[in-house]
Amino acid sequence: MAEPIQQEQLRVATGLRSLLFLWLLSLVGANEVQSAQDTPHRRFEYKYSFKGPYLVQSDGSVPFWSHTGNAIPSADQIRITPSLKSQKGSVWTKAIANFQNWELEVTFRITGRGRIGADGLAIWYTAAQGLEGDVYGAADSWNGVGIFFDSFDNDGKKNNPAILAVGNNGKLQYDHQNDGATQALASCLRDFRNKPYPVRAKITYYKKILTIMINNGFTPDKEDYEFCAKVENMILPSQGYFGISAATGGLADDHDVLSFLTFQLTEPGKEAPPPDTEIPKEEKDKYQEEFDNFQQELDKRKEEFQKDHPEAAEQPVDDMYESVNDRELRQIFEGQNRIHLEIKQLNRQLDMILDEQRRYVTAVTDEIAKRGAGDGAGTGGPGHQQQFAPADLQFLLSTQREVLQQMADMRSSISETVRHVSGNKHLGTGGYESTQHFNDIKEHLHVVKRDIEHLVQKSLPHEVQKCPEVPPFPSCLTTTHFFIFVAIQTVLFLGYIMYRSQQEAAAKKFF
Ligand SMILES: [Ca+2]
Ligand SMILES: [Ca+2]
Repeated sequence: MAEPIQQEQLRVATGLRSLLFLWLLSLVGANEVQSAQDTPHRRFEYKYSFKGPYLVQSDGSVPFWSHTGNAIPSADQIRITPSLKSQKGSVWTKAIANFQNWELEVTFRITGRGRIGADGLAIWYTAAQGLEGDVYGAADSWNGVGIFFDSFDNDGKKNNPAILAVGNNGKLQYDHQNDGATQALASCLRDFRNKPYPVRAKITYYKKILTIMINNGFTPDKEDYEFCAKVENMILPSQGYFGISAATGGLADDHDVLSFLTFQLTEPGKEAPPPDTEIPKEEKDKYQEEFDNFQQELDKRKEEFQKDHPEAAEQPVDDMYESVNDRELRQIFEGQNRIHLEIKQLNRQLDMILDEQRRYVTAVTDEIAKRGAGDGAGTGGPGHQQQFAPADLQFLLSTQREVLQQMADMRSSISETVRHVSGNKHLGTGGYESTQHFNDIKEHLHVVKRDIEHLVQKSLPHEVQKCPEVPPFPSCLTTTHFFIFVAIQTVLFLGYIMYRSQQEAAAKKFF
């Protein structure tokens, strides 16, 4: 019974707590509640976005985007300009967007070898595609807004690199020489060149407010945005193209865009945008064809690989890798094999040396025998020197040389073996253990030796403290004296016995 009551109490408590929370929220202020509910609905718009890793199609184009100038699309990025002098490039959406509110997330890298780079990068929302022009590679007199990442300090006021938002109604000419100082609606100073991680810009146009947030690329954290600039009451064309462009001048940076993601924002309470209409038939066919080609290419490559590597298909993956134990065993085995071979070779060389020695000894003995025979024949001292034929001497010398050579070979072979063994020490611990063992024995022997020495030293003074000498036997004690002494003792003993028996008899009388 207790449990349901407790649960009931818990439910009531939770309900009260949530009521209290709502009441507190209402106290905090209606405005804040409103802003918490104000989070717009956000929908990714794939037709106005690009992103790696399969950014480019086989014909070099980017789906839904057109690129011009020096822009080079590749699999994982679009290089708007390479770091060469006076380059211009831009990328524009093919379709026109009619979003009332939107948000862009653009990831890019601006890199150059110099401390200063040029000219910069621009993100656009304009009524028309600005494919060619002088404003960061795009058309001047635009109708819409450009967010400029201006690397180069044209006016020399030491206020670059800077990020600025510049609006235009299609009539203004951009003031490049003054870095658009009088035309910028908002700006902030940020260094966006040569950063360890890509720089990210989040540009939001919501309820006529344009906000620029920057992730400066110092950390890998993608959400590490900081506020840069804000333009209120910004009126933009109701329909427009998104684009990104860049230019270089005398100085040149690589301007690489890794991704351009567009989201449509819908105010809460308003109807969410209808799902995209079908993409045009020709585009659909084109993508289908692209996909089929890719699939066919993949199958072809697979077949080729299997043809070239028939063993790869049969061999299970597990067998292709050896475990740590297997590798260790294999290494030990190989090491032992090498040692075994070395020992075999040494054996062979020793046999050869022995052979040589035998031949040498035989030759010398023969010579001695000859000399002995010569002496016996009485040919005299000078005579037997002539008995060494030059051929014999030559033979002896060559034999000596051979022996020396063999010894040298053997020496190198032994050192080689020693090297191998020490090299394999870490594999097989046998050698190390036996060395350790010998060392232990050595130590034990030392201890035993020390103990014995100690004992010997201790026993030396003991010998000095000899037992007292037995006094010399008195010379006066003769055999006669001895017998008299024994007789007196016997008499005394008998007397004592008699006295005792009398005493006992006397004692018995009293009972
Ligand atoms: Ca500039
Ligand atoms: Ca400047």
